[in-house]
Amino acid sequence: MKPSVILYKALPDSLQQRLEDHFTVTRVNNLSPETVQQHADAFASAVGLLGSSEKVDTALLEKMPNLRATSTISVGYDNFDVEALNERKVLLMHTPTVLTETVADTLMALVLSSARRVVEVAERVKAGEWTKSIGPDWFGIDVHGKTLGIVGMGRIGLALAQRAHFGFNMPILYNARRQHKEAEERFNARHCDLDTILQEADFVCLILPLTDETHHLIGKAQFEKMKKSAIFINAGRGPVVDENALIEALQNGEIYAAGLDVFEQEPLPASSALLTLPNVVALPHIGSATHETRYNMAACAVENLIDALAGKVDKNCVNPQAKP
Ligand code: 8YV
Repeated sequence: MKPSVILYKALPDSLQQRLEDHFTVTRVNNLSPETVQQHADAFASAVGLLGSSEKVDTALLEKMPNLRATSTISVGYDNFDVEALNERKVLLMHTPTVLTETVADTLMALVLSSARRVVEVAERVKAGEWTKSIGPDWFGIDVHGKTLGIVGMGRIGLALAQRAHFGFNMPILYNARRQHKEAEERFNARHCDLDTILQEADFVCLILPLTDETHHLIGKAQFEKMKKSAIFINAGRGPVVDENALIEALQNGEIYAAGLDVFEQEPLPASSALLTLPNVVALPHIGSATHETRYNMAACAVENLIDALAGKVDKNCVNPQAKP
């Protein structure tokens, strides 16, 4: 008999087939207590779990005593209780490399659209407001040659630095726990503390995972340190930023604009003050959302689950120490 796994996200047919070649698959819509209760036997016997964007916590793990590996279709894994997984010797696999270039493209889109006010002026055109040659009230600010501050120099930060350096001739400052030799040698990036980035960068780009240390890393005090002309970009995780402080900074003119792909609450409530501000580009968490990359992420996650359940944890494993 094939081992049982729970799939809680739709997969393209070919990938679902690949999964079914190895496992008996129970497809559920989500991991809510109701769903778990409805499929109690399948959850109880499952050795694997595959999907994305749902909480995997102690309450769920208690219903899955046979679980040995979980595979998320994402690079971020803040929705997993990793300590609880470790205690139960459950492996956690993720998709760190396949989305790098696509997310860097999204970041560059946020940089360009917020600086040049692309969304705002395109909406004006659609509203029929382009009735004469435009004046300074429609102008934006330049991107090329401006200083880019990258907070979190991982794979995505590096891919952003490459675009900014070669494509836009931007000096690059970065903050990361360790110095990043490759970024310094290839893109002339300068390692500095967070305050220096806040004070000197024209674009402050946040690409950080959400952890206890990064929660509300950027708040009132940090926005106050930024230039009035600075543009703030976040494409990591929403709660790394105190969103009320961001709204205040935008409303009070402490910073020029913001380009956001992630929010404290997702989907962003329609009542959010962010949506009333013309100098905010708000995207619906599209960082990795292209057909090609989402396919590649799902394919990677399927292979990760097959590997993990075969005891192979040499790549894409968050907690290899949980291997029995
Ligand atoms: C996905 C992401 O939006 O990989 C991540 O961490 O944030 C995104 O690529 C998300 O996890 C949905 O699959």
